[in-house]
Amino acid sequence: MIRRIEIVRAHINLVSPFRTSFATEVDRNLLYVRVVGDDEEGWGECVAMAAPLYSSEYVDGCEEVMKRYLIPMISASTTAEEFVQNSAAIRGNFMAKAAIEAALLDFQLRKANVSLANFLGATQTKVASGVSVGIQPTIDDLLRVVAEYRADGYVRIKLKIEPGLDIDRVRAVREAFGSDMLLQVDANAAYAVDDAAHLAKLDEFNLLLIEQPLPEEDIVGHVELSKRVGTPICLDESITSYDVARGALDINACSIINIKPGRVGGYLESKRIHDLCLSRGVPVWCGGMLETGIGRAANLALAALPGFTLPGDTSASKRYFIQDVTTPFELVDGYIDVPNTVGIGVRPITEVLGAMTSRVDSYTITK
Ligand code: SMG
Ligand code: MG
Repeated sequence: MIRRIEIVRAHINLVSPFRTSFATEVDRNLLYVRVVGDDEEGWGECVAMAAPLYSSEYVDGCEEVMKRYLIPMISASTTAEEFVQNSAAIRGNFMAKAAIEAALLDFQLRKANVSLANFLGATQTKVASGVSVGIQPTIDDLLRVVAEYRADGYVRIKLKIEPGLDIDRVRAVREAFGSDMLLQVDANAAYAVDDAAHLAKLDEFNLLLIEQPLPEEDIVGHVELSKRVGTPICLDESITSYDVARGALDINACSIINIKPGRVGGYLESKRIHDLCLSRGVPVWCGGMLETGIGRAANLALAALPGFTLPGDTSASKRYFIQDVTTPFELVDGYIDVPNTVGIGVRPITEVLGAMTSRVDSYTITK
């Protein structure tokens, strides 16, 4: 029986600023959902950033929609599956929904003594990990940072790009590290269809993919771009649900999909998108939202499914945090172990989370 839901607000600094085409993140404004029962609890992490720049959601807005609309839908016996069904009436707000779904899943799987990985259908016990490299001040900085991540063992490098900090950056990395290194770029929607000829200049660098070159809503623009650029197009921001994924694939807007559970409303929807892509032979990989150990653990479980054939942004805890809220995830020979105990397999370390916490609001479940 679920007795109460807690919203835990906390703060953590990043080890270094992370610059994308839309913002520079220096810290994470965290929101965890904790489902509390009589003798079990479940945890979920909300991936929304502090400001609505990556997508329309932002963390304070997520808290608002949780307390006004989503938490009141939960009764003592609500399952993750029921929550997903009931909350479909609320439009959008995928990151808010996903955090609650994750906490409910962790709660019910712990009670059932099943790991999230097994529940989702994982076929791997460890996953190959890539790292996302923010836009650096200079090419020299970029080469130094990439060299450090290579030394850590990351099997794939993703470069954040934006207009003007793109072709030369990729060329420099290719020249320094060779043509065999798995390399891809992420524009976070910074280009327009008219940039097709410019983006086609990336074709000579044998990239795995170009991630989200155009705005989220411009799925049709990606169809045109896919015809004019040889490098495979991968969608991130645009893919907010199974239906959008199916439509985008049907019209050839992309040939690869980045699955982020927070962006699509949860792990159950993520599995549906994975299954669709697997059935169509479309490669998928697990995206990241600078999650702490709670979200990272659940993402690793998802990334262990058979369709995740490309390395994800599932890097080690120390890529972002000096001290993670859970036991840190570590990279060993380019791989990270998938948690295999019960639920998401980790819990916050009480003292660590306590020191980071600014507020805990508790909502009693009376139904
Ligand atoms: O968790 O390693 C991670 C972050 C990976 O680049 C990353 N995420 O568009 O894919 C993306 C970005 C979104 C977050 S940027 C603040
Ligand atoms: Mg992206």
